[in-house]
Order: sequence, then C-alpha cells, then structure tokens
Amino acid sequence: MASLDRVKVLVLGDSGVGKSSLVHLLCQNQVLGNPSWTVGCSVDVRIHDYKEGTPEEKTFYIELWDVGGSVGSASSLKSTRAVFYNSVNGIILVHDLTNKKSSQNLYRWSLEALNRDSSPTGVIVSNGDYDREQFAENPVPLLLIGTKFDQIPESKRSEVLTRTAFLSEDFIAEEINLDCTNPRYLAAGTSNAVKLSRFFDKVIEKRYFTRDPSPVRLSFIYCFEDEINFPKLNKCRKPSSLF
Ligand SMILES: Nc1nc2c(ncn2[C@@H]2O[C@H](COP(=O)(O)OP(=O)(O)OP(=O)(O)O)[C@@H](O)[C@H]2O)c(=O)[nH]1
Ligand SMILES: [Mg+2]
Repeated sequence: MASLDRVKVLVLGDSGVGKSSLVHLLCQNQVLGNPSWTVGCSVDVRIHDYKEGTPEEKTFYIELWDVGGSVGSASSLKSTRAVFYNSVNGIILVHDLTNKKSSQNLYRWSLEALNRDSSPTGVIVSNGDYDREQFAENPVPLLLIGTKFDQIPESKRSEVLTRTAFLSEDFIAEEINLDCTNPRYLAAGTSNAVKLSRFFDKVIEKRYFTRDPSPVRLSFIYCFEDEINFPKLNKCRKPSSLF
C-alpha cells in the first residue's frame, strides 16, 4: 500500500449534512448504518485510477479527511480545525438539500479551509458576504455534493436543482446530488460516477502533473494579493440572494 502516491481531499460542511455517510459510501462502497457525530476528523481512503483506460492510467490513494461539522460556540474549534487544512489538494463541499442554511454555510467552510476567512471571532457564522473572485482564482479543485435528495418531494426537485446549479456556478465546481443511503447514486457508469472520477483526476493532475504543486503556498499568495493589492476590485454579494 505504501508505494502508491496519494492526495488529500477535505470533506467539509455543517454537522448532520451526511459527510461521514458520504465518505463511507465512497471508500467502502457501503451505506453507513448508524453514524454518530464526528469529533475532530476521521480519514478514510479510496483507491482511484487516474485517467482510467488511457496509456497514462495510474492508481492513487485518495485520502478523504472527514472534518466534524460542529461549529458550537467555542472560538477554539476553528483553530483546532486549522490543523486539518494543511497541504490540501482538493475539497468536497457537502450540503443537505433539505436545509438551505447548510448550503449558505459552504461559503464560510470553503473560505475557512482556503485560509481566506479573516473573521476575528474564530467561529464560522458571521455575515453572509462572500467574494466570488476568490473562487475564480482558487487553485484547489472543489466538488459540490448535495445529500438527502431522497427527502426532496418530487414537486420541489426542479426548484432545488436550480438552487444548487447557482451554487455550483459560484464555486466554479461540478455538482452531484444524491442519497447517501443508496449506493446506486454512485454506481459505475452513472453520470455521478463520471463527475467524481473527473474531480479526482483533476486533484491528482494539480498535485502531481502541474508545475507548482503546492496548494498551501498558492493559497497564501492569492490571499496576500487580495488583501494588499486588489482590495477595491472585489465584488461582493449576499448568497441569500440565491435563496
Ligand atoms: N435520507 C438520507 N439520510 C441521510 C443522507 N445522508 C446522510 N443521512 C443521514 O443524516 C444523518 C447525519 O449523517 P452523518 O453522515 O453523520 O453527518 P455528518 O455530516 O458526518 O455530521 P457530523 O459528523 O456531525 O459533522 C445520519 O442519520 C445519516 O444516516 C441521505 O442522503 N439521505
Ligand atoms: Mg460525521
């Protein structure tokens, strides 16, 4: 096992959205029977064939870092989570399709992980402003996953899908909507499986096959530029306008 190259992918989102259920499905190909709250972070591994079916095909380990979504009131939680954000190669943002707030909070989760959340309070919840430009310049590939699709009534599905399409545009990320309690949503050959594979290929590509593979350093440089050189150019709008 130790001989394979690996990448680190964070799995982020509010508590209860289904991150652990998703990771279990991705790594064990099984439904997680009775999940309990994740305390701190748990890591599972998925084996991925990069550029499958081509001459460049190669097997990698994808480490999925499932970070407990509990925000709580303690400001120390944020600095505790910061330990998990080193050397990140990709981020899966998870939201619960039945819970709009969990979608809005993804802006804060991503900014926290990408080191651009300058909130002095130390907690994720602050105002709803975000800077779309930051995602345009983001060097870390993102994937948006909406869970609990099974709990959306048929009559509400198109409305929900329109909302998630806006979200995926904001993050410049592909989106997958699924039911983590049903493995068929990620079955081989489905469009979801193709999107997932494309995302992992992209993460590996950036980490191993681009000239500067250091996401942490890039993240810092962009942050510096945003704050020092272009503070007036950033356009902000409230995500609430989407909902
Ligand atoms: N019906 C349905 N239930 C789901 C789905 N995904 C997750 N759940 C349920 O939602 C609850 C929370 O799931 P978890 O996977 O523990 O959520 P989490 O994001 O890991 O939560 P924290 O560890 O607290 O951050 C569990 O009861 C899951 O069985 C889904 O797609 N459909
Ligand atoms: Mg969990």
